[in-house]
Amino acid sequence: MMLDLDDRLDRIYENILDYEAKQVAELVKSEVEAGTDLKIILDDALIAAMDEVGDLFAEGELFVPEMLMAANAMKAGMEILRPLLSESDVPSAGKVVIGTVHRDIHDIGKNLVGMMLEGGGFEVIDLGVNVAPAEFVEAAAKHSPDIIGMSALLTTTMPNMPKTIDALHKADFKGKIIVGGAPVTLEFAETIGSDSYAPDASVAVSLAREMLGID
Ligand code: B12
Repeated sequence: MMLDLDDRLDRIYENILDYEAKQVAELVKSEVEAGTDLKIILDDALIAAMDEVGDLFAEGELFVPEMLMAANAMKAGMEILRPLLSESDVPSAGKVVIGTVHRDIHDIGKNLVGMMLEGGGFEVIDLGVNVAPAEFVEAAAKHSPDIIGMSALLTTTMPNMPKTIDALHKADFKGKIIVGGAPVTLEFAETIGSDSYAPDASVAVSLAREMLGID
């Protein structure tokens, strides 16, 4: 006997919270084959589970390794949906270009932010690490993102954030800018003219939504 839709979506949700990437991929695949609306799978199973992970992280119930495992499980489901979503008309929450600034190769936090944003329904273009200001500018022109996110983990690479912001402003970038990374503070973000700062990936998703006026 087949479970009803809510129970099947709940199974995907629970498997994300149990970090079962393989199970998530299989369940999402059979849901697609059953003809379930892609947006329902995305919103009610994948994004709902990542919202829960974000809340648990914010409450101190989950830590970075668990959040990464859950994000990986969600990603396994996203990989099934992504090619189908790009063909369909599910609206993306917005487009985000993200990268680690010049001369900095730390990417765990940036990847986590990217995955959580994807889980939150955003289209994410990841420029990788050691991204020079000119590369951010080039990506801004190419992709016209709603938001550009920058990560820095070294006090020596933090000054590359204002350099990148200046270059973006000179190039007339009209979108929003968000910065983060362990040494970055709200105060620093404010002095360099960033629109926003998030201390972790779950706050990054809520701020990205807020900046674009999505509830
Ligand atoms: C792992 C690590 C490495 C790995 C990186 C592997 C990788 N693929 O990323 C390796 C070994 C390569 C490395 C190299 C170096 N590292 Co290192 N590294 C770390 C370590 C231990 C953990 C960083 C991490 O991944 N944390 C976990 C993630 C999840 O947290 P996070 O990055 O802070 O991200 C969260 C938030 O900050 C936020 N966030 C992050 N990015 C963004 C972006 C946006 C837009 C938003 C909104 C939010 C956001 O959300 C994330 C998720 O919640 C830290 C110590 C530490 N505790 O931070 C040192 C640390 C950052 N490294 C340090 C140093 C010195 C180096 C080296 C210079 C060492 C050397 N002498 O070679 C090199 C630098 C190389 C380079 N040019 O970048 C120092 C920096 C000191 C300083 N104040 O500048 C630290 C603090 C260690 C120390 N205590 O000395 N490192």
